[in-house]
Amino acid sequence: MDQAPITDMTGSALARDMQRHLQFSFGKDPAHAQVRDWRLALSLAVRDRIVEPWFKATRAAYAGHHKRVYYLSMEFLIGRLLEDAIVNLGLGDEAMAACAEAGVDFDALLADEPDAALGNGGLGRLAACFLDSLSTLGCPAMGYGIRYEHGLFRQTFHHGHQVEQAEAWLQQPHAWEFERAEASFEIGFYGDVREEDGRSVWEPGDAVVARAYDTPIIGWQGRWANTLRLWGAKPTKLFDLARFNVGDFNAAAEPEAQARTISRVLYPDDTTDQGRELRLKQEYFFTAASIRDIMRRYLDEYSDIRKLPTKVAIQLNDTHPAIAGPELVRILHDEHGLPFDEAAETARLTLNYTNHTLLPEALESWSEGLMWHLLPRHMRLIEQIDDWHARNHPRRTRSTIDHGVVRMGDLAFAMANKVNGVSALHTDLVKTTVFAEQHKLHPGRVINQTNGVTPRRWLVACNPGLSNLITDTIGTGWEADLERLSELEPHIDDAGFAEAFAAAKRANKIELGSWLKEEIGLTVNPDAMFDVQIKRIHEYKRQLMNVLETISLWQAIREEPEKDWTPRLKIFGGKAAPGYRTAKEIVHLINDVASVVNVDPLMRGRLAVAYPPNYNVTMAERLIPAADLSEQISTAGKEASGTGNMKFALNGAPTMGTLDGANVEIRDLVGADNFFLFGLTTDEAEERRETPGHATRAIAASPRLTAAIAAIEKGTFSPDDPARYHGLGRILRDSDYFLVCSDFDSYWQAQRRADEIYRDPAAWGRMAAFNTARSGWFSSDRTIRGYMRDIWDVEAIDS
Ligand code: 26V
Repeated sequence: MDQAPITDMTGSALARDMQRHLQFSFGKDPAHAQVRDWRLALSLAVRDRIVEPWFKATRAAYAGHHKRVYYLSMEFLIGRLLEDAIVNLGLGDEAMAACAEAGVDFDALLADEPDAALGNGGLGRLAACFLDSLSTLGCPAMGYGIRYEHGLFRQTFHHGHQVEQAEAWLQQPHAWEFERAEASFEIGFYGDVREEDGRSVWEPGDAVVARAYDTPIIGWQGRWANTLRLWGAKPTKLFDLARFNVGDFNAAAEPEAQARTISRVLYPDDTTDQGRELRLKQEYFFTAASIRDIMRRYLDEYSDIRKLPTKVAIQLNDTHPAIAGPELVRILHDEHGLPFDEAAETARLTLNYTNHTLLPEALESWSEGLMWHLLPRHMRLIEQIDDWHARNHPRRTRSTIDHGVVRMGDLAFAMANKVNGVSALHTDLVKTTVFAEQHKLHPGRVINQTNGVTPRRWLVACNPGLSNLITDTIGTGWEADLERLSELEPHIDDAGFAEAFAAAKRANKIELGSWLKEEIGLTVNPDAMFDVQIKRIHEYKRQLMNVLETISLWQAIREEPEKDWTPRLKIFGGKAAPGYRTAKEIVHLINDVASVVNVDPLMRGRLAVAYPPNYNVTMAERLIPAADLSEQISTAGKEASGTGNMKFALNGAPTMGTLDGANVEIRDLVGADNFFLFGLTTDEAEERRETPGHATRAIAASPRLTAAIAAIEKGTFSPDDPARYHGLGRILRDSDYFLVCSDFDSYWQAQRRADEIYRDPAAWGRMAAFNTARSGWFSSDRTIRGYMRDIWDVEAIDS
């Protein structure tokens, strides 16, 4: 075999390396290789081409003694990696040629990769987009998280209701990671604290080992690569030989099973966080391992521990790693001997906290009892931190520990240099609601960093048709400078551009149509408006309002079947947390409505409902480029930002939305004419909720809503079980906390406005194109630049 350098980016070299890996890394004869074997072989050949820029980046960060960023997140919802790496390295044609030479279908090979679902939704996907941007910008950074053996559950539907199955992405070889047996830390739990020479010493009663697994994250055009380091839990001693020798084989394997439990499974965002010791163990496990790794790296390079904040910036992705505060104080004070106040302030200057939700049920708190039991030294430090905070702020009325619970948001806030919200509206609410007192005590600490999404995955890779049109129109370079999309604006009214823009969308819709046919057996009309709502199922996101509108439309079409209706395909995607009953009922209702509407001959070509199961990153990559309309219909004040909303706008789907989260900024940028606004504002929603009988009144005032609710209540969609949706009916009639009834008519009208405009393809095409041309600001590159400037005080490295 010839010895061309491994970084040879030609197609022939890639083909050669793929063949070589197939044979020598996996021991497969090409004659018998399956799609999976070829996929793994190609992955290693591509990975080889990442290693060099990765080493180069690591060396550059060390050589310049640069300040580094550490992003601590319980979740990284990264999805598939092969196509992303190929796109970032610009190896698309080469990889395709290599596959052709080997006689394998490139697309089938890409589709064979499992979707790494190490996250629940928005928060985890944001972390993944941030990794991409950190590498693209050349910011020296590292992501830290947990290497879950099982990601988010797989969703199937049985007679319309959701069934969860374990997800097992690691049951096949994972091509992208490097196991680092040497990078291991012992992480303790339980035990006692003893005083020794005036210092507190924690003696844990139990321990596990955290072992590092590194995945290189390559940026755009392969110029820089950072590391995602995920921790797996291992036992401190592998095997109890004494027990084995006396024949107790199960007990002998116990330590291994016990330890591995910690990194076994990702928790779905269930409604209660109480009583789940394992979850707290997971949080401490990955946070402590990460902090120790950070300190080891810092002390390799520097000796003065007090200068830590000048070289290290740690970002806490929500409160899940908030135990980083006390852990860092423990290391600085107990282990390095800094006086308590100095240790606390040094830790605070190093840490920053991002808030991602203000929903009361989603704000983390832990019982003091559990904390004393599991982390006795940390609980004592939390008391001391709280006392330190109170001493410095005598006007304070709120403490971190309240009625026997530790509020992690308060802890994270007190121990942060900067606290940020994720959209302009959300940041205002952070300042005026949950954290109002802390904000008054610390003016300037709370800042906004509106979320963003990576255009490499969410436009270049998932929508090649539109991407090619953009490049043909404005040239290359926009992929890492997304505001250049504004250069499309002068072309929007060119007949040629408009036609090509529409053709790109139509091609994506046809492709999605054949996928839906294959996946759920539904035949769709490609001329119908593809109206898409994809996100976790939550009451505040109001999928229920969308289904009610679907029912209403079905009823209206049945009443006037001869009318010229604008055809619609309602597409839903999303999982309900296994313990969230109402969300599961909504899932069931969507499926039940689909099964009635889709067989109604009067609906043919006019209205259909598609709910493909197991929504994940890969499905989003398929649905978003084919969407005509983006449903972002949360109750105002409840969606912190949303990021799907940005992906749709970027791919030329106007938003049907409330003034919530980043919708506000999307509307400001794309223009009010290119956005379907409806619904109450945050203030109006607050007020309405206080108005007695608001739901009853809204229902009485709307014959359409009355009829739609009546239909679900009398079993129109559940003839086998007519009472099935009485619970949902009661929620709507009695409390309607999320104001579905109050917003329904306004939503209906906005939908009919959309129908009207959709009938004029030129007018719709303009709106769609304006959405693409004006969404450049929503690149996560812009977001990360904001974090670098306003929070971390770090510079990008020119390599
Ligand atoms: C968690 C829980 C857990 C208990 C039950 C109710 C509930 C509701 C929501 C959550 C979400 C927790 C954090 C999260 O994922 N927030 C999302 O973060 C995105 C990135 O900033 C943002 O775009 C979404 O608006 C926000 O919901």
